[in-house]
Amino acid sequence: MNTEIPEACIQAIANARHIVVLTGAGVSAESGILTFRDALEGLWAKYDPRELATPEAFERDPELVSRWYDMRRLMCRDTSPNPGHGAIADLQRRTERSGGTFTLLTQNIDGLHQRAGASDVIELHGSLWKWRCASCYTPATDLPEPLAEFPSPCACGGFLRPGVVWFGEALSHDDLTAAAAACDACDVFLSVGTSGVVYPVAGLIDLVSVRGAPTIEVNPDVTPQSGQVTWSLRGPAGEVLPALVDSIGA
Ligand code: BV8
Ligand code: ZN
Repeated sequence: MNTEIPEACIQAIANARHIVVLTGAGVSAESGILTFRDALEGLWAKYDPRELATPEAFERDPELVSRWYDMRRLMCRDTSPNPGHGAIADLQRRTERSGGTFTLLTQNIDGLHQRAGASDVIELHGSLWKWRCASCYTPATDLPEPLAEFPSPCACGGFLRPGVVWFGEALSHDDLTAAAAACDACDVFLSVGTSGVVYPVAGLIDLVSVRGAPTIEVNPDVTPQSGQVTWSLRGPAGEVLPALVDSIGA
């Protein structure tokens, strides 16, 4: 691995009792899941994800949007967590074993953190694995893989939609309150694999910086937050995170 991790950064994590980790699509990139901003391949290349991830798109074309999310659901089913997910789960176990708190916030809807062994994951933008009726909100259970119909009907006459937060939709108040409270109290904030442009989640790091608490970014590229963080670890999560966790002895 060619990303140097400063000793002070290692100590900040090693000595932290209250850790917040925020992840984005980049943590799942090494599992083969295209990030939100990657041009989607093949059939989907002509669609802009931000155009499909809206209530208006579902209203306009529930078949297309259901197909897109079901394709992503099955793609995620057929991938596996990568060492970056594993390192985060190891860090959670180490922190909680020593009596500290660990809050894992993710913008991802793929469920890979949970499959890597992380617990109490706060899925701020929902999950591909929780579909519900768009009209009566009844949760859908035992969804076939793939869905049998596009869109899939609900007994009430409505259509099933993925349990994700679309652009223009509010996040869960409880999740956001828990996330903000963790950021207000943490000793260190670790942002992994996110372009940091989607609000209100992108604003969470400010709650930490304003207190002068250390913030760390893990990303091969520069982001709008790179200038504000204490340390930028410029590399892939699947390499940097295991090295970081090995350095502190998890
Ligand atoms: C809301 C779920 C209000 C669905 C998603 C103007 C200014 C400010 C805000 C707004 C504005 N206009 C509109 C808004 C609000 C809007 C917003 O922020 N828009 C942006 C585009 C400007 N926000 C919303 O609409 C939110 N809701 O505001 O509601 C409200 C209040 C009350 C009542 C009603 C309404 C809801 C936003 C949630 C949208 N849903 N996802 C789905 O997935 O299909 S967003 C989606 O994109 C992701 O969830 C994620 O949150 C977001 C960004 O994606 P990232 O995860 O960061 O991924 P990305 O591809 O962008 O970047 C990947 C990164 O990984 C890159 O930096 C790359 O370098 C790095 N990387 C690559 N490989 C690796 C790596 N890193 C590490 N290792 C690697 N190997
Ligand atoms: Zn219904």
